[in-house]
Amino acid sequence: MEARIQSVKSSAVEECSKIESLAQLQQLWVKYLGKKGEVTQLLRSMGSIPADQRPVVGQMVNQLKVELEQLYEQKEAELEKQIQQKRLQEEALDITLPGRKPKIGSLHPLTLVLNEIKQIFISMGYQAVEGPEIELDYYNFEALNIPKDHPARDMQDTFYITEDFLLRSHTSPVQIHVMERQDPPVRIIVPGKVYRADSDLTHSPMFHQVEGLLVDAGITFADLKGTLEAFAKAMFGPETRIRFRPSYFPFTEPSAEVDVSCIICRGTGCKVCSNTGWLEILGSGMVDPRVLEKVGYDTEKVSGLAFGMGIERVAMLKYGINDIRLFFTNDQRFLHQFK
Ligand code: 2U9
Repeated sequence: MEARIQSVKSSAVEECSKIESLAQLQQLWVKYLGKKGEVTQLLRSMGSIPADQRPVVGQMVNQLKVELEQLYEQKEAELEKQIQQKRLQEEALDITLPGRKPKIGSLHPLTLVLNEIKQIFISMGYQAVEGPEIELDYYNFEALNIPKDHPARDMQDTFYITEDFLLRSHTSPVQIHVMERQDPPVRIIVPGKVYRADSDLTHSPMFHQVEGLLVDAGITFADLKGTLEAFAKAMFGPETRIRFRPSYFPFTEPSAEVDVSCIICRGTGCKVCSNTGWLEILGSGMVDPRVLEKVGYDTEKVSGLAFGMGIERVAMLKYGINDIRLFFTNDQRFLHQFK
């Protein structure tokens, strides 16, 4: 019996020393200490031992059981430590590595140009106002002196949603809304998205405009000239000159296109200004009295000036951009140049 106990012990110790995983250790437990394990069987066979030897042998088997349990626990602790260390090694972080710099974003070139335009007019006492991009035909056309059969409706191809609703083709409907709820004086600029069925290198079906409106007593064409000259000098530099060319818009009378001396060659002639020395930047005019009458203003007492410009056009000239789609395709290499 003693020999059997010794042999069980030494084979358990031997097998235990070769164990490499918790699963194998569990199997060893079953083999020696489990219900049908070697030690349990030794305890069961105690009956067949002469009574006088039983206390001594019994103690030896119990001793074996305690030793094997300790062996198990030691091995378990050792394996768990190994697993832990392996994990720590595998998941090690080098905290001395320099961090990755987050890329700082930049304002969109159209935002930069719009901010500049806004700032100039705000410093002249104008307020910036925004309004809806979906409009009634009335506010986009009728109220601006463009009735249903008017040829000016063909000047811009418009995106209609229903017969009455459309995507605004200019920001002018916002000025009508403001005048409907406010008496003169009105001094506002209206930036925003506008929509026209037009697409090539310099035209996008969605683009941005800033329009301006000043209505007060005694406003004349001289105010229009002075305002736009001050704007051009603030925007493009103090040596900038402007010139007015007669034009036509249904909502202004008289109307004029406004050219600015070329911001690239300063007027001597270059590729950008097609050797004319001038760039067409703005449309403008005195608000047609019919438009003021429609919102209930007394045209004996007040008159108005108005102007409009495309923000993409100004940004393209300012930054030398030759394809309008660059503004809307979100190419980071393009956008990161404007800081
Ligand atoms: C009201 C009365 C008058 C706004 C004006 C223009 C002239 C003009 C164009 C410039 C380039 C549009 O982006 S563009 O294609 N705009 O030429 N806009 S006067 O006149 C108004 C607006 C509202 C009530």
